[in-house]
Amino acid sequence: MSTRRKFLQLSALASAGTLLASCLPQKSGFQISKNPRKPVVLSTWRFGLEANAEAWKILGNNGKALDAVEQGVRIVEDNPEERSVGYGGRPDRDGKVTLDACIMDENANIGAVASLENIKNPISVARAVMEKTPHVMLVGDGALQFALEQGFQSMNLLTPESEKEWREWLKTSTYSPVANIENHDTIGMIALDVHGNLSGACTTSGMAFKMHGRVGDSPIIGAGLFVDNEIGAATATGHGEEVIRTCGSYLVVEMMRQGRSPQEACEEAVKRIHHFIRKGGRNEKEIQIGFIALNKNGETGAFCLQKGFNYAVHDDKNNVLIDAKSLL
Ligand code: SD4
Repeated sequence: MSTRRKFLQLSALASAGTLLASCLPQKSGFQISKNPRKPVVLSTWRFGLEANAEAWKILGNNGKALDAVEQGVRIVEDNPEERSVGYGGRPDRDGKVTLDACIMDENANIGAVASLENIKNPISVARAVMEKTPHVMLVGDGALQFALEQGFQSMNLLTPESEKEWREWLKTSTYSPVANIENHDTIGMIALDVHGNLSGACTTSGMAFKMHGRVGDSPIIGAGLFVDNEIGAATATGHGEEVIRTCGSYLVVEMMRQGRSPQEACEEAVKRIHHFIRKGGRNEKEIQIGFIALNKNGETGAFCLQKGFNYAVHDDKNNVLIDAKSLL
């Protein structure tokens, strides 16, 4: 081979290498600790305590974060007393309970369902979408059809309590979906397992009395949930429209990549959302957003727009509920 041809081949290889390197995620700023705190799991709101306890049965036995987050949030989906997730969730304005959920693992595999009716555990349908289809999201009738094909049981998700509330709401039918800032809402859960892998899950019935067909942030990867196994994970609760607008959970993870702590990253993201709320002329007092975040070192953080958001953290010592700090 001529020297010139060899030179050209080598330069082509070198530039392909440079191109590849420049496509890889940049880790500027993020430092991996030699002694990460693991396992650890955290989830949104007070019901995060029971969800964490369930997840810990897996994490505490050297299990996988992916299994832990799925099983953890299912506890809340199953509970009809929790009126913002799964069975017993509040319906849309047409009286239909429509569920949204997504899941993401350590290899950036993702699955999601949106506007799913009659299936109690949308998180497990989301996992089936991830593992058994070439797609990442199924919605409405198609999601239901897939769930039934997979053997999920169809049932009426509208409990008498939720129906009563909806009938009461119908008397005025005021369509102003204000996120409830009390202690019940979407469950987002993120976990780091003993193997050092991160996964996350997010599941909700969405805003009460929303328009039929409305989808929030919770089933949207990057908005309601994001996991990057080299950096960390984040999940959101609150007004989905505001979280989608800012790709909220992705933003939190990218901030951590730049070297922010999980706490600082959540604060930055809430400030960005607040800026957009003002810019758009919406009333900041009627909007709640909360983020929780976890990095690869097992450090955690949370922040919200206004007071009232709490989250539960479980490590090898405790399972505790913490009030998140707020911007307003
Ligand atoms: C949604 N983010 O559907 C969900 C609901 C929620 O506080 O978390 N509300 O927009």
